[in-house]
Amino acid sequence: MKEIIFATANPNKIREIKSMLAGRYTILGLDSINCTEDIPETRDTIIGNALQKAEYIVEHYGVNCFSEDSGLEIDALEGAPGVYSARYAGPEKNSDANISLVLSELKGKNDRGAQFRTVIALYLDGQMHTFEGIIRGKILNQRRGTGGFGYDPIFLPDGYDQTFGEMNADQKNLISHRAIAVRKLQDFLVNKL
Ligand code: ITT
Repeated sequence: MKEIIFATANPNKIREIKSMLAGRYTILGLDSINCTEDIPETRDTIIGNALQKAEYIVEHYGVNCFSEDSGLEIDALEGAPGVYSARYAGPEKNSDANISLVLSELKGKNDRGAQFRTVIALYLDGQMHTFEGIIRGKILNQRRGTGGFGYDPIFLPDGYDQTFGEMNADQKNLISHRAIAVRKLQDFLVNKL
């Protein structure tokens, strides 16, 4: 099976994407190329950060790889936390604190519309490609469910009555922003085989 390095330090993302590509590709983590340093993520857009992470691996390790950047974009907060989703409430990347901050910023606001966005940047045989996935939904007034990660307990995807935090992993992985982007990546890779 063909091997591809997934440039992420987030074990939740590895688990989700590994299960989505299972049986077709062997997804290897950064440890397999002995990359232990923090990969810079300093651009101010989600696509910019995705490209930056993949470019870093290509420049320093010269291997085929893909990276992923994602975030929650809330309409009433003009797209915040967006590219800053992981560290919205501070550099500790604490999900519970991030959720509390979102809920307090949205207190009293009627517009609860939001979306998760994922951009995957794939470097394959000398060329860079990007794939995007977006899922629309609403931010609830309080947490529901303990599954998933990050903002999952307060995100209710449109057309469903369970938050991402209430869904089991298989359900979330079928419909999520990451799933949509991964399907595009998968279609592209399958056409290459
Ligand atoms: P990398 O090593 O891949 O950069 P990271 O956790 O720093 O991992 P990002 O910079 O892409 O990831 O930040 C994404 C943040 O957005 C993540 O920490 C969550 O807070 C939130 N997020 C992304 N996808 C999510 C999902 O499926 N469910 C809930 N929250 C999500």
